[in-house]
Amino acid sequence: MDRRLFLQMVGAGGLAATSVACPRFLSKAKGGPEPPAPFGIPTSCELCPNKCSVLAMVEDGRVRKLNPNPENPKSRGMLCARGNAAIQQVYDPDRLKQPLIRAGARGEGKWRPVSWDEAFDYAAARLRVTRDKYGPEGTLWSSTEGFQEVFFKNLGMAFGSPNILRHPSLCLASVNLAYSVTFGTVPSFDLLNAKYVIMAGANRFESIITPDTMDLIGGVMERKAKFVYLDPRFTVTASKADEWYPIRPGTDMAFILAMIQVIISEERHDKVFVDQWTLGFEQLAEHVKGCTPEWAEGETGIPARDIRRIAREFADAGHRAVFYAGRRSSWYQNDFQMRRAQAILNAIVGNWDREGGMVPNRKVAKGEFLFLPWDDPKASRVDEIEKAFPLASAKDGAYLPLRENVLKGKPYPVKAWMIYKQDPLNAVPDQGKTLRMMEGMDFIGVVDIAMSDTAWYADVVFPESHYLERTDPIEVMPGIWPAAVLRQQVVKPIHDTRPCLEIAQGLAKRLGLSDYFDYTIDQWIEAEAKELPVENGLEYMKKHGVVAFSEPKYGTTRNAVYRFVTKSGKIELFSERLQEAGHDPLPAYAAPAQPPAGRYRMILGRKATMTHAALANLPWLHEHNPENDLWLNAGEAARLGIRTGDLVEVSSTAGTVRLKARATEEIRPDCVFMLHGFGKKSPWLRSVHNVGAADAVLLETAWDKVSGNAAMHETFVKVVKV
Ligand SMILES: Nc1nc2c(c(=O)[nH]1)N[C@H]1C(S)=C(S)[C@@H](COP(=O)(O)OP(=O)(O)OC[C@H]3O[C@@H](n4cnc5c(=O)[nH]c(N)nc54)[C@H](O)[C@@H]3O)O[C@H]1N2
Ligand SMILES: Nc1nc2c(c(=O)[nH]1)N[C@H]1C(S)=C(S)[C@@H](COP(=O)(O)OP(=O)(O)OC[C@H]3O[C@@H](n4cnc5c(=O)[nH]c(N)nc54)[C@H](O)[C@@H]3O)O[C@H]1N2
Ligand code: SF4
Ligand SMILES: [Mo]
Repeated sequence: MDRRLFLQMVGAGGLAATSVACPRFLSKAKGGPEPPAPFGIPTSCELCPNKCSVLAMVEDGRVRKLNPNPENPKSRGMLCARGNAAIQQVYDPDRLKQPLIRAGARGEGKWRPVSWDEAFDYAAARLRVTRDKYGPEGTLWSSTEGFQEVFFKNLGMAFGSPNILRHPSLCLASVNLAYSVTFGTVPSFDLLNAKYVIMAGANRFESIITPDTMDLIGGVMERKAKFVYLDPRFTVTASKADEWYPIRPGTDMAFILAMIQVIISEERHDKVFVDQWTLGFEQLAEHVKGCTPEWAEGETGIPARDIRRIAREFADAGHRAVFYAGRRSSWYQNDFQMRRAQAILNAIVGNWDREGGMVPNRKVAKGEFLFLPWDDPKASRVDEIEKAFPLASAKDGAYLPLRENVLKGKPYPVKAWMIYKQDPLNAVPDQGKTLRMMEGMDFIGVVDIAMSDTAWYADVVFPESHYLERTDPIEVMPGIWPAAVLRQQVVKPIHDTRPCLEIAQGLAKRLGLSDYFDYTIDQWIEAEAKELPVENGLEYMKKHGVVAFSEPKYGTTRNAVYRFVTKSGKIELFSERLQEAGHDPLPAYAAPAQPPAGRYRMILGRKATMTHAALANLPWLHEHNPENDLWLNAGEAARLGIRTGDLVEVSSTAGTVRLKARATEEIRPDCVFMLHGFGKKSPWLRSVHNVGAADAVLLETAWDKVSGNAAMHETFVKVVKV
């Protein structure tokens, strides 16, 4: 496609949809007529966690165009700029094209292209040596979400390692745990029908979450519901809000506790709901007594009269008012407790399971492929998560505590690291430490589609086929509008690449684990499709790419027999579980440390045309994101004699980087911001190699006390003009 046409189609930055967000869906209702066959091969985008439904138009074996698939109520007929650019990723000359074995020193960039047999033989031999010397627990298997991640994880588990490490402890572990502790589940927010929405640093117009981003446009903005946004930066989301408050970083809990204080002291909470469904209201009322808006003004910098007014408006909007949970909650060391405060605020206005409120997720049922089970690992996890964070999800692990232990060789050595669809050198704070961890490994294997920084330091690189070249398991996407989606092959692989399942099978064969991988992807999805709630599930899925419920259901849990999945069966405002684990049973505020004179707090965030540390190398997207710069408040910049475009040196106790400055009023004076995904070490990412700077170099090691989630906004940096 013509580049100009592409840019016109996706717009310049912000949310860019090729189709209008539309709350009417074409999905087949149970027993209803089948929608017309879609135009194009249905599949699911893999360029970010949303997995929007796509219709791929193919001509002469080449993908010509990607269209949004309107049948998916989650993606609401939207395909964002990144989703559109996936077409360019398939034909990207910088893609990995065949398996590689390191030929020089780590990071030197000397590679030997090899056959798949040689890559498998080599990696399996190294994994066996590690197992013989240190046991299977001497291996680490880390990955980020993706439809084929299951096969990678299963290989690690079949190998006998307890050290399966997934991405949540870099992302949403604290928010998920906070809502689970309070409600026994993690709900969704009905933005399509809400009347009053508060978002704290959930940058939905740039950090796209489906359907929330589209519902913010089609629901909140279109219906003129009130939208209040708190963020130390003036983001695109801030520009769309009715009210934006540049809150002092790390003080959101003070704002929330003050809202609770106003609502309770003025008796604006939903008394009937609180009496019937919650536990610990009296203790909560006592707990927030001193948390007046005047007190919160001192903490947050937001005027007391606004906090009081917002609290009143919020409570008066009743169950159509939501304090949205946010997604990346890898912010502060007390992040869990801040999210708990949000959960409690939502609970007392009675928005639980109501239209326009906070709604428990529904799921589309699917079948499971039954495979041979393996033995439980004999050793305990190297991150000691069960001991250190007993409430956290042990199956996902805790990244930063794990790295600390591996570096110390405690409680046992870990000497081989397999990595799937993840770039720890950029995704994990303190790049220097991650590099040291890599240097300590006897073996590193990476499965990726591009030569990421992490792949650049590996011993073997396995190139996975692009999502448009492979068929993946059926994935269930829970929500208010739940869907099950299929990713099916659209074109044949153009290089010597393989899907993760075949990579796992190649290794399994050489590790004596073939019995656990004795199936094909077709058998796997056939078993899954059998229990989909449509006739001829597999055939339907292949034709439409999605099975979904087009109507939400509210109030299914609001009945006399429902028990929340908590110890008391109620919503736990006060949590005995937390108390028993040695944590505050009610969220207690502690003022964040303030940066000393001459230092600034580093805060992070996203842009609509990039995903994490990836994608800036794709030409269409690179044009929107040529380089990152350091957002620095204009007043501070003037004081330091720094002008936009000047080169600055930014340093923390973890490291030092250089990049250009952006002097701007769009950020508070006490913090600085830079976009993620630049300053790449890998020369194979040509457009971003040594361009701008990598924030992971600067971020220090800190984590949330309850969940073990990384705390990525706890670093203070010094900025000087070069
Ligand atoms: N500094 C900083 N760190 C962060 C964050 C931040 O905002 N700033 N965000 C955090 C959050 S919320 C998250 S979720 C994590 C994300 O952390 P990562 O998962 O590491 O994020 P990505 O940068 O998307 O990198 C994923 C890697 O997967 C590769 N990849 C893409 N598609 C495929 C595929 O189909 N198959 C395979 N095998 N590989 C593929 C890409 O080339 C890339 O190398 O980062 C966390 N870390
Ligand atoms: N385009 C795009 N969309 C994405 C992704 C992507 O990489 N690109 N990634 C997806 C993933 S995995 C995730 S987890 C989500 C993340 O989406 P979000 O949860 O929205 O997280 P971030 O975009 O990291 O935004 C954090 C915001 O919080 C602000 N902030 C920093 N400190 C504070 C504070 O103390 N208080 C308040 N109130 N605000 C603060 C920052 O300035 C920033 O704007 O996005 C998803 N969607
Ligand atoms: S939001 Fe964009 S990148 Fe993410 S899955 Fe949807 S289309 Fe793909
Ligand atoms: Mo994330």
